[in-house]
Amino acid sequence: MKESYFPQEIEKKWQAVWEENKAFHTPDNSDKPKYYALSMFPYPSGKLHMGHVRNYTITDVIARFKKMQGYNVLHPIGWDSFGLPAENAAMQHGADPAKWTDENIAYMTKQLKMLGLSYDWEREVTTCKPDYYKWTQWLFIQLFKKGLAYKKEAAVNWCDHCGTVLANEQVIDGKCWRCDSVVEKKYLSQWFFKITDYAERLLEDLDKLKDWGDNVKTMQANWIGKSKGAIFRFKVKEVEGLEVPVYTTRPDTVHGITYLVVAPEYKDIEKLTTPENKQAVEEYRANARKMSEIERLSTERVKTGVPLGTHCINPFTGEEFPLWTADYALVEYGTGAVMAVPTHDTRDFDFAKKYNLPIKVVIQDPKNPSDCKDAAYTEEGVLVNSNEFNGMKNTEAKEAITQKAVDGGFGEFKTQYRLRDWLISRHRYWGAPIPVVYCDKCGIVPEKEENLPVMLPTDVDFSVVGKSPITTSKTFAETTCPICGGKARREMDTMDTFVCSSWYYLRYSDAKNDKMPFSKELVDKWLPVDQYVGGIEHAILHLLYSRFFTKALKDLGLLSFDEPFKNLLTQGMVLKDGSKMSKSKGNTVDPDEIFENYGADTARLFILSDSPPARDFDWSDAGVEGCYKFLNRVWRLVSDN
Ligand code: ANZ
Ligand code: ZN
Repeated sequence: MKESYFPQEIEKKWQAVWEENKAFHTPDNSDKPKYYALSMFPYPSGKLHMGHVRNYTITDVIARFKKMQGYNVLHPIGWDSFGLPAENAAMQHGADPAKWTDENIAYMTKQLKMLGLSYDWEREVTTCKPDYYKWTQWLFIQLFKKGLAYKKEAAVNWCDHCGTVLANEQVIDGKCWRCDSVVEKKYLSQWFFKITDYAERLLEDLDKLKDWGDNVKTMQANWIGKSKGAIFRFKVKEVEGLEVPVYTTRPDTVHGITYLVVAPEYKDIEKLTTPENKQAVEEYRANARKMSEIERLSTERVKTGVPLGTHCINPFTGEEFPLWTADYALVEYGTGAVMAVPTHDTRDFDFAKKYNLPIKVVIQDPKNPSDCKDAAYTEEGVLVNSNEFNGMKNTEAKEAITQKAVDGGFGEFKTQYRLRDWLISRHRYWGAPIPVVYCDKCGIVPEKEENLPVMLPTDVDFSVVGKSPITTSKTFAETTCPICGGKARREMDTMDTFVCSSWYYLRYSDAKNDKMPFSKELVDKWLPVDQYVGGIEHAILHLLYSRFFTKALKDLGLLSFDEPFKNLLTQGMVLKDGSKMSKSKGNTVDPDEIFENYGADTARLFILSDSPPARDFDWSDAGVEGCYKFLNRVWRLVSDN
């Protein structure tokens, strides 16, 4: 044994031995109990950053520990390798996204090996390779056949900077999750996954996830956003046969309605507008279209609106009240129309004040009744001015009033979710092509399974502006219809990369299968993942989508469990000087330099020793130095004896 500690030598030596002996190869057949340790797979951006180092070191330690405890440990790695950066690099430098990606993967693979991670490299998956995206496409077709993938014209989130649509989950506070630009609305025909069919199960099953942090579960629950209330339908006085339905969580306030608001994009708004009001309404709507979601929802902004000129009749009281349009009513939520009760809702109160609309108190605190002249009363109380419901507690009146609407045929009980369907089509090149064709005779037809993968064309021009490079291919669009054999056109959109990452953890169980995405036997053997480790930024996006995929694939009979990740650890961030390491702040530490100067073990030790895995962690050069000295001491202790 050498007298001094030369990590660069000793680490290389053992890494070569591990590689030669396939020390981390995981057999599918073993008498030992299984354990599946998984890190969120990286995007091959070019180089590892310290966040990666922390994530993978934590999982590696768990994997090695479980192995020593006698488990047959699956600890795989792969690449989430479709997506915008490769395409942008191609557009800026004329590089081929495939080549750019391959080079990055090669470099980062070297780094992962240098870090001494105990991966079974034989199970490596790369989402941009045809042997993987073939199965992403195959899964799309199964979802399509089940009615869980569909196409519709919709107002979608548009990021002009990225030149792409975004799923709702990718819009954070009205801004693009990737570049922080303000997101606009656009009307486009797009593909969706029907995640809303699973809203209730996604919510309920959170209870089963005993070893997930409460914060992630709460974030998912809020995102799914279940609320209980009622739908009431109001007849329109001026238009025979037309009704406006509203969704409310406060049926107890129905006798206090003094006006009704529809969203500027409400489908019947033109029928509801009188000729005298037409011009003002048109102008208001044009303005609303130009505004971003973030502006519209801002709580600081004064609420605006215009009257439509028509009226609704309250079926409970016979009272008439005016119809307005205002942009605080959102077209995608509930029915797109709101019954306004200024006395008991703050938003409605501000609006009524501004436009001098009447107010009517219907809930009061019996000990301290308010006339609601200065502010809305939003607490619990007892009903007043509410006919036969007077004197009832408002919490009880909710059900009684809704029941009256049900009996009278003008309403029903309604549970509502905030969750929207997942928009998965992207107008981009570097993604898995959506495997459908359009035939004039047969309509939208999925590609024949034996023709998969629908390959990404390579004869494309990356310098085009304002459209997807895929549209420049001379060979891609034209095809034949899988049903009638006639001429047909291919779908030009590709899938959101979050589709690829929604099932990669399943593929590791059977990474080389070329007959199926995975065999049922192996997927049921290895899954669910026993310990998943990754960033909190995926609390909603990736983790919700993966849970949805697992449930949908279970319903398709492809697997037998309904939650993919038993334990979840969201590791904290790596900070430097108190703020997150980022290129733009110029406070990054390059893992390569640490490996070169101190060796990977120092990096691993330091990143684990300084704070608990879930907490943020402050990088310090003195800390690295300290760990290095410690390892030197350990070395001497062994070599001296
Ligand atoms: C009358 C009412 C009276 C309301 C009251 C609240 C308080 P959550 O809990 O988030 O589900 N609403 C319904 N549809 C809307 C839409 N498309 N755009 C904007 N607001 C909408 O919210 C439900 C409440 O949000 C509903 O209950 C409705 O206002 C409003 F004292 O109805 B409420
Ligand atoms: Zn056809």
